[in-house]
Amino acid sequence: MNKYDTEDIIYALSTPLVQSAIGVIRVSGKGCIKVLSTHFKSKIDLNKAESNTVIYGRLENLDNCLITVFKHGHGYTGEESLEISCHGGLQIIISILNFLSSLSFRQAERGEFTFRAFMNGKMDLTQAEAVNELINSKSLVSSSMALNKLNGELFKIIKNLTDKITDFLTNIEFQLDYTDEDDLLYADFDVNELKSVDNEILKLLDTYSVGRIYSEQLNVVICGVSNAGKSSLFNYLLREERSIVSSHLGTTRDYIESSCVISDIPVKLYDTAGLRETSDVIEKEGVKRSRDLIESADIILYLIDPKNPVIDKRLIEDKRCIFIKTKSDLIKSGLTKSGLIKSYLNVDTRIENEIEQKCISVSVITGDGFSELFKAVKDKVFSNLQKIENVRNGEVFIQSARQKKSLLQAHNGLNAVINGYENGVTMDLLAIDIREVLNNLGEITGEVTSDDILDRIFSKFCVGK
Ligand SMILES: Nc1nc2c(ncn2[C@@H]2O[C@H](COP(=O)(O)OP(=O)(O)O)[C@@H](O)[C@H]2O)c(=O)[nH]1
Ligand SMILES: [Mg+2]
Repeated sequence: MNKYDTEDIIYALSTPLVQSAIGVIRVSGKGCIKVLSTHFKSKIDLNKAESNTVIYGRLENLDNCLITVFKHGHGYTGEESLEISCHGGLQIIISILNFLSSLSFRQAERGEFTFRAFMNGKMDLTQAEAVNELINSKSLVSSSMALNKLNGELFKIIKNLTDKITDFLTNIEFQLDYTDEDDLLYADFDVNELKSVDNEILKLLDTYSVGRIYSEQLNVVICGVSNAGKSSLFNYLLREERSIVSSHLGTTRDYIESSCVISDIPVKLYDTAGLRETSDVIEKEGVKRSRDLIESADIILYLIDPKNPVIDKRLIEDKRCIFIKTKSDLIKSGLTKSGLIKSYLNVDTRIENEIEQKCISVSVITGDGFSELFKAVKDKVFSNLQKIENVRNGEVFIQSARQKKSLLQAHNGLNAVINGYENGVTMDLLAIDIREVLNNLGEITGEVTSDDILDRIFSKFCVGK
C-alpha cells in the first residue's frame, strides 16, 4: 500500500506562498464540489456549473474568487476537482487553506495530484515523470525534452516495442501449446526481429548521455595554471564578480561553483585552484580538490596563458578537454607575444602542435572567441546523431535514471533471449526471459510498478502538483 489515500478530498496551494497578485489553490476528490458549493455564494450554483467552466463568487467571508470546476473524468487529476484563484495576499491564502482544513479536507502530499492523474489513467508514468522534469527544467531545450514526453512520445515508443515483443511471446506460447511435452521445445521465430527491437532500445538508451545533462547539469570545470585567467573566465560566463581575480599566484585556493546556461545547456561551472606544484599546505589541498573535480567533469575548459603557455601532460589526450588560450586582446594589441605551447614534461611536439591548432582564443576584455567557445561546448555534448534540433522536432531523450535502468535491463534480457535462441535454449525458458523484458518495459510506463517505485517518483514532486 502506498502512502496516498485516494478516497480523501485533498487540497494544496499550487503557487508559491508569497505575497502576489493571485494565489491558486487546488482541491480534488469525490464530493468536493458539493461540500464547497454550500460555502460559495455565486450566480451559478457550483453543483450546476458545467465542467471546465469558471464561476465568480464569494468563498465564505474570506475572499471573492474565481473557481474553475472540473467534473469527474475532466481536469488534471481526472476526478472531481476545483481550482480556486484567490487574491494573493498571504493572509487570504492562509485563511482559505485553514478553512479547507476545517472542512476535513486533507493537505495533499508531494505530487499527489499527479499521482491521482496517473491512477485515474489521465497519464502514464512517463508523462507523470515528464511533469516534474518540465517544472524542474533549467533551459528551453530541457523543457522541450520534457514536453515531448508529456505529449506521450516516450509512451508511444515503449508501447510499440512492447507490442512487438508481445507478438513474439504469443507466437512462442502458441507453439508451446501445440507441442508434445516430450519433444524438445525449440522456438521457431525470426530472431532478427528481436534484434531490431533491441536496436531501438539501444538507440533510446544512447539518448541518456545528453538527456541526463538536461535534467541535471553539465559539469564544466575550468582549470589551468595560476594566472591563466580562470577566475576571470568564470566571472565572465556568470556575468557577476564572484571569483577574486588577481595577478597574485594562488589566489583561488579552493574551488567555487555556480550555475549558468551555455548554448541553452544548463551548466554547473567550477573555478578551480591553479594546477601548480606547491609546498603551501592549504594550496596543495586546493590543487588536490581541483584534480578530484577534473575526474568527475563532463567538460574541462583548459586555459592556457599566452605568456606562460604550458599544459598538463595528463590532460593532453583527454577527450573532455576544450583548450583555450586566454587574453587574446594582449596578443592582438601586440602587448604580449604568444609563446608556443609546452607540456609540463616534454611529451611530443606533434601533440603540442595539434593543441596549438585547435586552441580557441578568447578575451574577457573584448568578448572575442566566445561564440566559438559556446559552439565547442555544444559539439562536445551532442554526438553527430543527437542534435538540439532533434529535440525541437519531437525526438525523445531519456532523462530519468530510473527509465534508463529499466531500459538497460530490457536490453540485457533481450540479449539473453537472442543468445539463448542461438544456443538452442528451449522455448519454455525463452518465454520466461521474454516476460521479464516485458516487465522491465512495463515499469517505464507504469503498467508494472510497485508502490515503492511510485512513492519514490512522486515524492520528488512539489506539494500542489
Ligand atoms: N588583458 C587581459 N587580462 C586578463 C584576461 N583574463 C584574465 N586577465 C588577467 O590575468 C590575471 C589573472 O587572472 P585570474 O582570472 O585571476 O587568473 P587565475 O589565477 O587563473 O584565476 C588578472 O590580472 C586578470 O585581470 C583577458 O582576457 N585579457
Ligand atoms: Mg583564480
